[in-house]
Amino acid sequence: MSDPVQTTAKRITRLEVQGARNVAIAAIEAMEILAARTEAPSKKDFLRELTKAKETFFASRPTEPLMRNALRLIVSRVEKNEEKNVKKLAGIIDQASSQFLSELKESSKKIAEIGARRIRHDSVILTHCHSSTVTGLLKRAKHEGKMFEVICTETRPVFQGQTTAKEMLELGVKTNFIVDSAVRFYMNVVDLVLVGADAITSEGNVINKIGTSTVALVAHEARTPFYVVSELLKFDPATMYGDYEKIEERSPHEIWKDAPKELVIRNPAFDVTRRDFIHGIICEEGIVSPHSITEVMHRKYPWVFE
Ligand code: RUB
Repeated sequence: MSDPVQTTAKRITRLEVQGARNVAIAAIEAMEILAARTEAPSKKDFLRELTKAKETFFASRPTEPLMRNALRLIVSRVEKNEEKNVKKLAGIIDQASSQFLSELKESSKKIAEIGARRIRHDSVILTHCHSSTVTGLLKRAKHEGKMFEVICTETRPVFQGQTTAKEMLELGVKTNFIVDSAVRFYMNVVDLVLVGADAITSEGNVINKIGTSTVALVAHEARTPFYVVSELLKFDPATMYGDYEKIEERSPHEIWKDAPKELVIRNPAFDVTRRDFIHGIICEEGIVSPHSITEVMHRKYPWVFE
């Protein structure tokens, strides 16, 4: 039987599972399988197994606070429980995971409902990379009968924009596909920019696919509204206490396979968009200013600060 944690972590690292939400879901589901199959003889051993799995997932992609918040919450349910019976504790993991997944689904639904109201008839929307939260919003708008057009950036180096473009075509939306460097060329015909998030810091800055901050600067210069579409649990509480969000740097081979040996290739997966360039964060609590993110988090998810 394959190890669910190792197999899933490898799939996440290789980008076979892509996007913060899908990464978190895959890790939670693997924890459920781990708990169901556990043969740990004691609570102490079970907790050791869970902690090791958690750390494997944290290392699989370092810029994923949604996954970290989820796994910390789920494992803490066992840590805090008086129960000693391992089978019963495994049941607690199962229950906490299902609850987290259903709340995540509910959040995405609310985000789509709220965000779809911002889509006007005949508008042109620019997206970068592939965010399931952004495409969920666009699907909802389309199902409500809104007519709009999408411009997808290809999103170098691994072309996640192709996934977005295919989803939009399947939806029956007129879809344009451009190279990342053509963003300024088209920005004047764009009504709205929608991007996802991997992480939100305590200062309201947003970390998303490399190139997002350039799109935001270009939108700002052209006075085009730039919105981040994200579940609040992508907030990273460690940034509140001084930590910087770690930016994953990926293999140079993603950029150039047979590059000259002495060439230094840098390949950061994400960049930081300053809050000043973000019109609003479309989240499950409504459209909120990035400046108020910490207050919103304290109100809605106080447990992340524990
Ligand atoms: C994906 C990316 C997405 C966010 C949000 O990067 O930057 O915009 O993860 O996605 P990668 P979602 O392809 O490197 O994972 O809204 O689905 O959580």
